[in-house]
Amino acid sequence: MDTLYYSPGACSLAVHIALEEIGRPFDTVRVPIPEGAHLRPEYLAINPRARVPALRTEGTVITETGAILSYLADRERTSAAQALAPEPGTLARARFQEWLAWLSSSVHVAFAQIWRGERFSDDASAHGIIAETGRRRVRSFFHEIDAKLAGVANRTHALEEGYSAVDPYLAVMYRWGHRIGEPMDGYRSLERLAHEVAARPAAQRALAREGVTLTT
Ligand SMILES: N[C@@H](CCC(=O)N[C@@H](CS)C(=O)NCC(=O)O)C(=O)O
Repeated sequence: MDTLYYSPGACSLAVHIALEEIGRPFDTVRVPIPEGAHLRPEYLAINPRARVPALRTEGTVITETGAILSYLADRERTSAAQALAPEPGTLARARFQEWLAWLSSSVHVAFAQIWRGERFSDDASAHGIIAETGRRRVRSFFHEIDAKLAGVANRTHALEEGYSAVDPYLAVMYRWGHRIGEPMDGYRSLERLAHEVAARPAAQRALAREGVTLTT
């Protein structure tokens, strides 16, 4: 059985929602980052990079949100899994991968600038400016996301084709926007998407298990 290692409200929530969408039984292990659980030897044995999510599956461990989401969507092409990502080899699938890569390599990293200044400079006096730049980048990314969503015909999904695993990933970023005090009602399309994701039964189960909401 798959085991998801997650920290409440972290990017692992996107994977948690995807696992719930698929509906095949899985275990979860809570690794609360605020308590330093990701730095303990038992978790470093799972992911030496000390990050969540990690998915233990088929006797091995996969890390990186985008890789795990793609794996879950492709492993068995059941209708529930298929709904998470367009068919491999299609242009829609390239668009899906584009979103995942951009969210993890750019949007997530801008939040890390705010929360993890030490990752960007050993000089503590630089952390304030790193965080400020992170905030500016987050705002600019949210504007970009909102404009992208407004350009999608259905307007509540990242992809023209409809719901995909990109949507819960975006909902996580929306939640983080609240956490940094950004007025998220200024990003109407993203807000609508996040609320639609949160209303899905799979997301409700994952949010309840993690003990978080879209805004807390
Ligand atoms: N590139 C990785 C980043 C994973 C990551 O940074 N996860 C955060 C939680 S959202 C984490 O584990 N942080 C631990 C820390 O900052 O020390 C991915 O996309 O999965």
